[in-house]
Amino acid sequence: PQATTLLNVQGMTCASCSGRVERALRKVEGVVEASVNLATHLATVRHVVLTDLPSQLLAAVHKAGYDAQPAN
Ligand code: 9UX
Repeated sequence: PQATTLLNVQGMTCASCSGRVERALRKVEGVVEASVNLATHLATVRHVVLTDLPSQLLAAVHKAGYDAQPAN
């Protein structure tokens, strides 16, 4: 089964920022698709259901240099 996790991502100021965050999220094992809206700061991540995946997503955003909180 799949699920969608929403994150609020802080610290993005240009389209390259949101592109970096998208690429970081897409590299996380189990992620099917990720899109980041620069204007709303919202990341929408579709992924298979795996234990701890939401925390892996947060960690990937942090590692890319941005801050994130769960949004749903
Ligand atoms: Mo744009 Mo983001 O020049 O870290 S890539 S501000």
